[in-house]
Amino acid sequence: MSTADGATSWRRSPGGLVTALAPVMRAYDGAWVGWTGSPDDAPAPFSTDDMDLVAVPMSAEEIALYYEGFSNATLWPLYHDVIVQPEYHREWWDAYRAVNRRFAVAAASVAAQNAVVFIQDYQLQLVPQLLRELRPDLKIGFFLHIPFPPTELFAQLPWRRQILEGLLGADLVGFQRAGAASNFESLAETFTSAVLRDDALVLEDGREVLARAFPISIQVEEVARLAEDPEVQQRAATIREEVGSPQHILLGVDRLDYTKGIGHRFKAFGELLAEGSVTPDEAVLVQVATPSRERVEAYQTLRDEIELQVGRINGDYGRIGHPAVHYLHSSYDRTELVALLLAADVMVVTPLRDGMNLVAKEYVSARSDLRGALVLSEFAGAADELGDGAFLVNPHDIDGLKRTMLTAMRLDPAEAEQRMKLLRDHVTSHDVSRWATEILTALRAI
Ligand code: ADQ
Repeated sequence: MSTADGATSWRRSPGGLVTALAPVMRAYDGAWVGWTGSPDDAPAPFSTDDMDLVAVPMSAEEIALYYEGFSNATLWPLYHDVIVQPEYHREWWDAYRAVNRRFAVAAASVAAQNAVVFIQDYQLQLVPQLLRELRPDLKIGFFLHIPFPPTELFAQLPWRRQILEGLLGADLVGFQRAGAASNFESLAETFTSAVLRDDALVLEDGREVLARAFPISIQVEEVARLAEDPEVQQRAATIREEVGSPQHILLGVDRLDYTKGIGHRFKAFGELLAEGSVTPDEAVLVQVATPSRERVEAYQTLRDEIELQVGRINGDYGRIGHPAVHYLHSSYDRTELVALLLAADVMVVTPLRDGMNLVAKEYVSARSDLRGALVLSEFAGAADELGDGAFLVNPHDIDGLKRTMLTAMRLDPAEAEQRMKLLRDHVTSHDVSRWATEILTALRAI
């Protein structure tokens, strides 16, 4: 973006991928090949925020077809349990191929001899194969940040074989959960000539591809340091007062996405108020919903639905100066986010499907005071690791969700402490640098 004096400054894009990878890129001193976020933008390679960045340009039309279209209106809903119906358009697929090729060429031109190239996420699934054709000397890793669907869903994709072959160009394909890795293995066996032998997929030319789970995490230290900062703690206390010092602050922090189950959360909270299980003086729900993919139709519809729900709940149960739901449709800096995490008695994470969910791990990292409770959907990847200390829920089961939210609100402090200890034992010993070391070590060992 341009600043007032005409200079250019860079703003990091919101979301889990950048949160997780920025510290890894700083630690490994590599170049990050990516899109700047604006159409036709192709600055020369530059450094910012301790990272070397190489920009790949994209036209406005490609953004519409490749990014908003194939990536976010075909693959995203298909990989998230078809919560929204995926759209299959041949011109979107053509744009996906063209942009993947451009990324492969860019990576091929900056990678040193025998370098490790680590490709991220569903927007670039053809790059491993394309890059291998250009640069057979490279070691190629791929990590999928979102779920990988079972055969019943993936088989819908008209280009299923091409996507699988694209991924099979990698030496190592990493997933968030073990189930995703086995979905990939069985799909590769069904739709390509690969055969699973001794835990590796063996291709026709004899090359082996490993599919494994590497659950991603966050930079725990960064969140913990902010949470210990007296100014942030003061801000948390102020937030509590600003929302009326209720007994229970429930918090949701999500990109405004239909996978995140924000509506299910509101429905449960609204019913608790309607029945009088909690009063608006006792409990408020603060929902941070970061604007996301605003040009994609399903996201526009979602925003309307969510805001209708907020309006209804506040209309029915709010008073002047005291809404029952505090709905914030904007991005926040890390300091304010951590202050919110510290102010929250119950963190409500209810995705219908989520690769991992870093917000759950951020909440745990912030709570060195061993207070607070985490309500976590069993459909988030994080449930595999945090199931012992969190309250797991099926967000489709509204009665179950209501019961669990009430239990979390009424949790006795000793049990809260015990649960938070369990959660923190896991999160603090599994931060993103461990994830990076494990996946990059596995890749180098091939
Ligand atoms: P996301 O779907 O973006 O990530 P998540 O893992 O929760 O979901 O990460 C969101 C990140 O954005 C968190 O670090 C959070 O703090 C931050 N954030 C959210 N709202 C914000 C706001 N208003 N202002 C500033 N920051 C905000 C994808 C997958 C996930 C997977 C990650 C990482 O969908 O399942 O966990 O990648 O692999």
